[in-house]
This record gives sequence, C-alpha cells and structure tokens, in this order.
Amino acid sequence: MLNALGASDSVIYNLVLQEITRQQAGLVMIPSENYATLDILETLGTPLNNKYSEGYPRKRYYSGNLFIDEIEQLAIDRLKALFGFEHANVQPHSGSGANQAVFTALLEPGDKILSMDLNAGGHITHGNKFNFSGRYYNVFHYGVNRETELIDYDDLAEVAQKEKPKLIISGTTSYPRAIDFAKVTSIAHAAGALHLADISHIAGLIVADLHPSCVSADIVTSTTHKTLRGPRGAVILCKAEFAGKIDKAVFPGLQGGPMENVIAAKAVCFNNAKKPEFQTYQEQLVRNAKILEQVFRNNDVRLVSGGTDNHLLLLDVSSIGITGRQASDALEEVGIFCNKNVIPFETGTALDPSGLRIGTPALTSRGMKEQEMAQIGGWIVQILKAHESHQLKQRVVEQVRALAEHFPIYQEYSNG
Ligand code: DSN
Repeated sequence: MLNALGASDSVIYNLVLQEITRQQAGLVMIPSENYATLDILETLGTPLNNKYSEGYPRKRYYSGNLFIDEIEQLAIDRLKALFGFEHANVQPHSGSGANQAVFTALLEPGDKILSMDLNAGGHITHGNKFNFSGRYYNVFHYGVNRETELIDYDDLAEVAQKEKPKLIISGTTSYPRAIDFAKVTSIAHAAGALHLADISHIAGLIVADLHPSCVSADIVTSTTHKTLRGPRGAVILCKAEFAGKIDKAVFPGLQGGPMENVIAAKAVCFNNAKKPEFQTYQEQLVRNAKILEQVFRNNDVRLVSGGTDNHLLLLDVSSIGITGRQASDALEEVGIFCNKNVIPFETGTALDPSGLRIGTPALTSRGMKEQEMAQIGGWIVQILKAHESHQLKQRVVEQVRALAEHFPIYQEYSNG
C-alpha cells in the first residue's frame, strides 16, 4: 500500500508512515478518536474522489452521476433505517458544518438558542462566543447539578420557559452520562422550541441500544468517525417537515460539491453498524469504560458525576493535585493519548483545566478488553500520581509499547 505516494512525495510519505506508527505504537484514549476499519479507508481512497455531484440524487447540476446517485441514495436509506428518521442528509463535511446547516435552516441571526454550557460538557458549536453559533445567535445555557454533576433538567425547563428559545440543543462532548433525549424533547416542545440532538459522541451506542434513543428529537446531527467508526464527516437526520429546509441549507446554503468518496464510506459504515460484530464492539467499549471507572475509583481519582454510562470518563485530576495539562502531557510521554478538558464549575482555564477526558472507542477497536483496561488504568493512575518521575515513565513507556504490539492495527500499511 502507498506505493504511488512513496514514489511521488517521499516527505509526505514518510510523515504518513510515522503517523501510522504513532497510532500503532501508542494507546489512543481520546474519546472522539477511533480507528476506521480498512473497508472505510479503502473507500475513501477510491476514484469517487474525482466526481462533482452538486445537488442531490437524481437532481444534480453535473452529468455522469448514475452510480454516484445510487451510492448516495444507499447512504441516505441506510442511515434513515439505522436511526428511524424520515429524512437524512449525508453531505455535511463535518459536525460543525452539520450544526451550522441546522441553524441556517431553522433560525434567523439573533434568534435564541438554549444549549449545554461548555464547562458542563457542551460543544463549541452549540453557542461558544468565539464560534459562529455564539457570534450570530442569542445563546443561553443550561448545566449540570453542582452536587450530582448530572444534567439539571429542572434548570433546563426553567430557562426554556423563561427565555422561550427557538432551538434547544442536547448533546455533549465531555459528558460521561446518559442523556434523556425524550425529556429534552418534551421540555423543548412545552416551551415552543425545536429540539436538536447532537449525538456525535454516542451515535454508535444509540444504534446498539446501549443509550436512550434520540428518535424523539426534531433534528439530529452526528459525526460519523467517533463511536460509529466511519469516515470523518457528518450527517443530519430530521422529520420530513424539515427536509427541504435542511437540504437547502447544506447545498447550496453552505457547501458546494459533496465528497462522494466520503459519502460512499459513510454508506459502508451504516451497513457495518447493522452487523452483529458492531453490537459486540459497542457492548465491549461500554464494559471497558466501566473497568476504567473501577480502577480510578479504587485509586481515589475523582470522576466527574462519579462514573460513566457511556464510552468516556472525565477525571478531575485536581483531586490528586495536578492540572489536566500536566496529566495529558505526562501520559503523552508514555504513549497514552488523552485530552485535557474543562470540568463542571471549572476554576482553571481551557488551556490548563482541571480535567482529563479518557475514552475507550479506539482501544476497543484494537480488540482490547477488561484485562487490558485494568492494566492501562493502573498505568494511568501511577503516572498521574507521579507525573514527574522519569524512572516511572521509562518503565511505563516500555509496557505501553509491548501491549500495543500485541494489538496490531493497520498491518496492511506497515511495509508501506
Ligand atoms: N473534537 C470533538 C471532540 O473531541 O469531542 C468534537 O468536536
């Protein structure tokens, strides 16, 4: 593999190989990252990359879309069936673009949005002041309960009734617990708002019925590369009544030509998500997160909300006297990749917060199970508790490398 690249551009070729080696030799525990399966990577690399297909199946502005139409329609149909929605748009290039399309379709600049506070686990595209969402819309937030660190649905209902937003957004980037989407829908509708559920992190768990369904929402956005294990990109699902507005917002509202190689890979991903091994994978990644929960709890590392219901854990590393940045840097030195992250009622800064976000999707894709999680959790605790110990890091880095070697991934690429 990669022979043509090797012959044409040795600089990029070598950097690509080094990145593949990094992914192979380390332990990826960033909850939003995963290892796409080889069928996905192959599809991304096909000549579908070459085709312009502005428009939608059978309504294109370019000729030559006979097979592209079939592929995009299959992606749409498979996605609708997977989540039980009446309409789907598979063209958004990213999660941010998908959310932007929903806002463009349903709101006017200045309209009110109610979404989860970033420190409580919300996402920047849900109303952060430096993002388009916070710049062009009037954003209000709900958060988590100070004691339980669980979503405060009473607070959400209260702000909804007071502010009467046009859109309420559920969905998070660092919330380790289940979200009651049906409850958010009823709060939204009681306040005269629409409900957008951004399920990017937990889409795979929803498909596998390991997280409450999002089917009550008016509109759903999701990326396709996290727990769904597909290509980088995003999708929008909605009720039929919003179909026309959503499609127009994506194209020609915000995007030009769709990336049909990515859309084909999305179709492959949605087909894979119906297979028994996908169910097994999702069940294992939740079990793996539970093992990590046990390890951290047994070692007095405080977990935001006390634990996890999904694929991620949010550690309050200030409980052991270090910052999220120190934790993430020390773990990177031994080949364990996690995120520094803000926690609810954060007292630090975004660049040096109190939290560390850890997830199991990628390691589970490599076949790691309970035993490996216990081992890795133990190493993480040791590093966090002695993050400056050179000797410890030297030992752990060897252990990490040895474990990673036992769980190879992308061997197809290893000889170039
Ligand atoms: N970057 C993704 C995450 O880490 O959650 C969302 O944008």
